[in-house]
Amino acid sequence: MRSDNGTASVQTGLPRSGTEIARYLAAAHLDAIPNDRQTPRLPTVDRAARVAGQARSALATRIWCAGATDAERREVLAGCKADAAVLEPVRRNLDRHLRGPANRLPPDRIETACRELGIEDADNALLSASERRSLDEDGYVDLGPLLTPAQLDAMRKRLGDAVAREGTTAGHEVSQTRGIARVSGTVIKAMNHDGVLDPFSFHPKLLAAVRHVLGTRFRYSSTNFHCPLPGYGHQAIHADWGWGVRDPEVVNAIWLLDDFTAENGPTRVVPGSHRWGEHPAGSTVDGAPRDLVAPVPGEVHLTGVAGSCIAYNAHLWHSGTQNFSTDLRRAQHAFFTRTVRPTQTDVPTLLDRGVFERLGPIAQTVLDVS
Ligand SMILES: O=C(O)CCC(=O)C(=O)O
Repeated sequence: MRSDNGTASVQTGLPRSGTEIARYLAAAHLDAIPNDRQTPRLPTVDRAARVAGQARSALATRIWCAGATDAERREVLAGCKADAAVLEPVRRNLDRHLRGPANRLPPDRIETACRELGIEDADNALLSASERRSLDEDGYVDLGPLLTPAQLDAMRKRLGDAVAREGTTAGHEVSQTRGIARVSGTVIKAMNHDGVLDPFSFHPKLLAAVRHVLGTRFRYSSTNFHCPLPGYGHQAIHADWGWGVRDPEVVNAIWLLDDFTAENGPTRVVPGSHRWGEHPAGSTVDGAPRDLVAPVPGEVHLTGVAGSCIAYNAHLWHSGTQNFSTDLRRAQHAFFTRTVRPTQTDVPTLLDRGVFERLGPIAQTVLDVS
């Protein structure tokens, strides 16, 4: 079956999981899967927008890194003289992060939770020395397969049902991109009424990795399911914080719900880039804003087996890549930040009452709710 725009229906184009893929089309804002899955589909970036974005990210980096504390950063920001067209959006963005501690619970609550999890001490037993070294030096660590096949099956089914149910609205709380099906707030919505998705945010080994990067004062920021459909998925290289920092503010994790292969859109990362103190959007190459879509020298593609969890310092330069396979490439992201910083999603608004009541005190504390 062929449509007018050169796309094949899921029945003819995709032998293995066509029926399942059909449930993802609306959420990815597609009518069909393209026949030419091998043709690169790259995000387009307007040159003027790119130049302006570079100036903003570089200025935010300069202001942020000029202070060691938020009080010092506020002072630098207040005295900053720059072109208003660049400075004003930077000021609005930085103000949001510098307006004072954003946590709802007193910080001793997460410290107690860390003690109960056995991760209070930096030198705890949940992460090996080599896992800590990977996080420090490369900026990411593969924590290995942490989910059983039965858990994986149940999670994939739950997420697939949510994608189909939310349809074109899926992911709207954070972002929507053509060709990528997303669902936001997976762990805290009613879809997780029975705890099937709890490991994504509360697995002790993942929390140990978060603690290693951020210390004991961290909290949940968001949980986003992320699935590039065949032929789609390439993203601009980015970090999950809009400018360069001296000390990390965010950690992310990718739970692999399918094997990540060289072909199906594995995440690309630039090892060591979390230490460069620069966001790719603020960086230049030969004096011009970087082409964010192009490969970055030294980048590697993260492959691995379904059920694995890759935790990363989220200042690491990374992005999704195009899925050239005939199948879904399903992943779940779990994002954390320092307790004092704003979160990517508004937890009290998205949190289902039944989920909240089912969760134990440690999970509630990680969510910064009580
Ligand atoms: O799932 C991936 O491969 C990476 C996605 C990502 O970096 C993002 O959506 O910001």
